[in-house]
Amino acid sequence: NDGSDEFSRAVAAQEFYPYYQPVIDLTTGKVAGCEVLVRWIRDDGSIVPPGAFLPYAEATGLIREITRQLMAKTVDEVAALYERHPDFKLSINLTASHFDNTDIISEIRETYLGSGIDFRQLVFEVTEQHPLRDLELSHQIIKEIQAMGAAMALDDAGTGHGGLAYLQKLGFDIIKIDKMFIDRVCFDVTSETIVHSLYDIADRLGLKMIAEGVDSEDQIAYLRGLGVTYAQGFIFAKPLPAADFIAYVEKMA
Ligand code: G
Ligand code: G
Ligand code: MN
Ligand code: NA
Repeated sequence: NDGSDEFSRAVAAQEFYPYYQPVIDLTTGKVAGCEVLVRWIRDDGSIVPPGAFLPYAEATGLIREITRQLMAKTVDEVAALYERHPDFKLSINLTASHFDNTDIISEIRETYLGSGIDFRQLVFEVTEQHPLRDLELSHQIIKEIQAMGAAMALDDAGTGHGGLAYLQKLGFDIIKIDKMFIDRVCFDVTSETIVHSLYDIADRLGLKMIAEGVDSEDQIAYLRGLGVTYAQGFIFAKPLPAADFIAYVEKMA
């Protein structure tokens, strides 16, 4: 009856829920979609943040089952909203273990085919913080996901080890620039140079850019000036449970 039994029980009991952080189009001020962020909601209502269980979920491979459940819950919770907003994107985080074999392709297809959420509305994020074990296989999987109509985003850009090599080899559609750099724009010339350079790379490669962790008007003004189109951060909204995300969208529309 140790912690690992408790975690397996929680997975079997489907205690993992999607929260939705709005992504804003800085050119219009409107909602462009959201990022799905997992929360473990226990029997007693307490909410466990992902930092507390993701490393274990990844090490044991349980993250794959959790991600399947999360994707299924996004259909239950926001498919109707996404049918009303065909331009909205829904971003889902994948981990390195999703790229060890091709199962994720059929999991995505089976979850979303005919669901009300179109493949063209989906974005799958891959962090550069954890190394992908087989770049050739990863590239095949990414191409198959893109062939369904979904987009691929490089997450936490600038913070990891694989970043530029992943951009070169894996064919991303979107670069998500990490909060670490956004935090320091307007304060620190080094961070501004990094943001500017990543923006240039995205621009020259024809990729979209999303800025993460935006929490001040000065940062919004800086990003607009640079030409960055999309942003998420606490200044707009925290990750929200489905009902609150839907209410946020209706309020902004
Ligand atoms: O929501 P929060 O800011 O606490 O998330 C912390 C970290 O957990 C982030 O780095 C985020 O990328 C990661 N994370 C959140 N949800 C998921 C998920 O469903 N799958 C994976 N692989 N990572 C997630
Ligand atoms: O997948 P990724 O590492 O990009 O996950 C984003 C994480 O950043 C989530 O845990 C989310 O709660 C957090 N986050 C998003 N916007 C902000 C923000 O403006 N400030 C802070 N402190 N955290 C944020
Ligand atoms: Mn992410
Ligand atoms: Na990030």
